[in-house]
Amino acid sequence: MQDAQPKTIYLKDYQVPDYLVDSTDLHFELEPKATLVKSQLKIRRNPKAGQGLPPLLLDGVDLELLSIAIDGSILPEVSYQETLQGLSILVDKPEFILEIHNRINPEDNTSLEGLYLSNGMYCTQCEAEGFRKITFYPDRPDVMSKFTTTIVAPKDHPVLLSNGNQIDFGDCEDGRHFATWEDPFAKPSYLFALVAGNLENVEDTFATSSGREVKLQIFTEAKNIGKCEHAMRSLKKAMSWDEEVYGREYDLDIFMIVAVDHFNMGAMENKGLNIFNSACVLASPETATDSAFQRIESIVGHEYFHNWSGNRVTCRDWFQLSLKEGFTVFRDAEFSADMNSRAVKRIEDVSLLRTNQFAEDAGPMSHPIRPDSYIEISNFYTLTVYEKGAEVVRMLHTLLGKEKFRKGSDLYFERHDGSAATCEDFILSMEDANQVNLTQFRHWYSQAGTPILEVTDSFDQATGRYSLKVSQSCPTRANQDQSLPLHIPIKIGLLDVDGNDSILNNGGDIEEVLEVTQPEQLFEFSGFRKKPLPSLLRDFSAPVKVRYPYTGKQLIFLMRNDSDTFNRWDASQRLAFMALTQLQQDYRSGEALQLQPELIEAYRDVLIDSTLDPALVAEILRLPSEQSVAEMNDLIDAEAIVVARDFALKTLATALAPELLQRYTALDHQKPYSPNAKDIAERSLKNTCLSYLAATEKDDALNIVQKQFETAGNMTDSAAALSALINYGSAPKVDSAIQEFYQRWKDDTQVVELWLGLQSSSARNGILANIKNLIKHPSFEIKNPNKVRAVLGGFANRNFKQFHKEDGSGFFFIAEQVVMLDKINPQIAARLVVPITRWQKYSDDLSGKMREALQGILDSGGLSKDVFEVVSKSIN
Ligand code: 0A1
Ligand code: ZN
Repeated sequence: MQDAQPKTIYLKDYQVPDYLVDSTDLHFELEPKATLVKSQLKIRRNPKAGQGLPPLLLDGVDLELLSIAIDGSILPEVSYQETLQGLSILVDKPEFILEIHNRINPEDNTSLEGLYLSNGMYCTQCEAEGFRKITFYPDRPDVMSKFTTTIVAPKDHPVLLSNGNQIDFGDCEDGRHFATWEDPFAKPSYLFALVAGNLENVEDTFATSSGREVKLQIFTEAKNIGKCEHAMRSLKKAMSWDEEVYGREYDLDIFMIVAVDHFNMGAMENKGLNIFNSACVLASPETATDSAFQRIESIVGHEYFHNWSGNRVTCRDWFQLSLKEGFTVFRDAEFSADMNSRAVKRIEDVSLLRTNQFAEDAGPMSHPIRPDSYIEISNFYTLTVYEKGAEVVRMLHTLLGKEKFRKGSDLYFERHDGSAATCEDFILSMEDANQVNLTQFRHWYSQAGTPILEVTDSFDQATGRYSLKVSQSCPTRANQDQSLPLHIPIKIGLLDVDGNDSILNNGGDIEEVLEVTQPEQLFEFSGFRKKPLPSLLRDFSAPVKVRYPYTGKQLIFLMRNDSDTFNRWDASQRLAFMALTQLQQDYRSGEALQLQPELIEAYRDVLIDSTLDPALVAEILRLPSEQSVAEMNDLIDAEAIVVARDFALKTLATALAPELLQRYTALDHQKPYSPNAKDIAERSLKNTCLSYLAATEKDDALNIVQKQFETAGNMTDSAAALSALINYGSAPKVDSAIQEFYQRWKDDTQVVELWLGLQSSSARNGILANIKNLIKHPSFEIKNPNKVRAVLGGFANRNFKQFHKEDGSGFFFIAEQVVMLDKINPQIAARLVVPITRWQKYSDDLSGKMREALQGILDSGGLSKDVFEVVSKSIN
């Protein structure tokens, strides 16, 4: 599985490919244990790569080589060499046809990279380096080729799909059948896809703005055919949106999506043939929650948008991953914001970034959005590359404004269409289209860590002048260069004593984007009679931490008055964080815990404010998760965090019980289900009220929960009730609810995944024993990443209290699972280990146990590159 010594790859070592592949003809004869692959490549020496004819190096992993021929002549063994990484072939002419035959074993391929089987269906996953598990090839994104693919299979696999257009199909003499597909667009091997199975499909059409008709198909196993409607609607919305907002039209006559149950990530943007994790495409009102509906819309959009930002313009090398991912996440976030509540989408994205990306940036795997080295590229499909990458693109949008940003993106697509580009190319397009200088902005691409802005202010009553002093710094890790000052857009407003926005400048604006470029900078505003209150980093205009000495009173004022919805929520988070910090301190020093009455009243005001968007009320009421509190602390005391948060939650629940009940009851109208923004918002608040009520652990509250569980008409309400019961119900009621739910839904894979996840994230004591039983439950499958994420990921990432037990039992259990899983699926194992790699931030007792668990993994030996990289970087 592992190379003798895992090698580090560096961006600075990039070289253009020695050979180009003008066309790639593939022929597959599908057999579960012995699939035959024949490839015919038209190869040419790259004129940009220098003189001479160096050996042709092809990547290849886990392949059985059968034969190699050049221009029709079988190569003698002396002319090539097989290595651990692939093939090295001696070359004596600048242009030739290379024909290779090899065999692979899809059935035993549990890594889910390359060609594998999922419930009897053949499917592929080639990003980033999976194509080398199919055949020998220059498996790098800057080698772009036109693909033709023939698939031969038994007729019990009636559907045979690949990229592009189907140009031929028919029966073979031996009773099998075949189909041939041709993709007119040159593409790198990571965008190749093949699917063969017994599938059904729903079909629709989309007329592009230039009047072409595109056939749209979603393929799935027959039992799921009723769950495709929402994805199809989302796809059509995404296609229109990309035409309107970016002027980008779809370019083939057919666009296909296939749902598969076994998939390492969310979905994959293969040209014309997107492959999706079933959980990210299939939904029905009875079986999917509101968040599943929204996740599907955004991922369908994401993969579709890649057709331009990723496929038409791809990445030169994997260090440039954020070029396609950061840009595409920004595009899908804006799409979702346009389709739903913009403020709530922003709050959700920023919560994810602050809780998880900030932690990544402060941890042992910290890297810039354009990393400069890696051992295993799969480990760099991270929140930093995706989410922080999207924030960097968003900052460009903020700095340039909508029109100029669009001019820049138009130029980028025009200049680089059909080629492999770099992050630098993207910035250059933005600069050249708008005659601006982004030299300093470029540091965002090369510098890791979360910048900190210290803000102080002063007011001169005599002159009416108000000034803001902003200092920036960026914590660096031992192995990183010193940080350089970044170019940071800070959108601000200044509130007067009545809570209204003041006019900031002669133009009459009430908001301004301050451009911070210096280590320390002063911004001045005049014309004030009284000192205003700053509303900083509106809409979270940069991925930074802002420190300003707000008092509790000022935060409550902002929570009530800020015209920036995001900052209203942010004020509530700061307030909650302040209270939780105080509670932690009191707990540690043995003092009685108490919540400030003003804080309770501020929450009450929000709860009863019927003029506010209910989804926003829900977001404000929800206390920061333990994980996000942990991220904000320099030293994590897990026990104190749990005690403080539980206390705050229960105190609020008890104090606000009448109002919670009132709002719950008013929102509990039995409307037919629809996943529209208004109804989602109402359900969100209703179920937030329900979970608070449950936290009182009073009989009448738990009866309401039980009743909702029994009568819910949709999965959002049903899952919310089950979750509240699991966390707060009496043991017998919990057991029977869990059983009842399973009996009802055991044949629905997506609901079973939800059911597993709710149990493993339960904060109840003794849950580890239940989890050890769950992994023996018939519904659990160690080879299915969704099940692993639900049970083991649910425990390690979403069960702060039980995972951080002081005896280290949670860490040792996960470490054991990682070692076992590494033999099956290294990518999934490497993700599961992450929660125990942040040991340096924990107080001594837990820190030592985490280290011990990590050492155990390292000592087990024979690790994959994936797990080796994550564990070794965190332990050294
Ligand atoms: N490009 C896909 C993400 C993806 C990456 C790797 C995969 O397999 C290991 C699968 C999908 C996206 O951004 O959606
Ligand atoms: Zn993507």
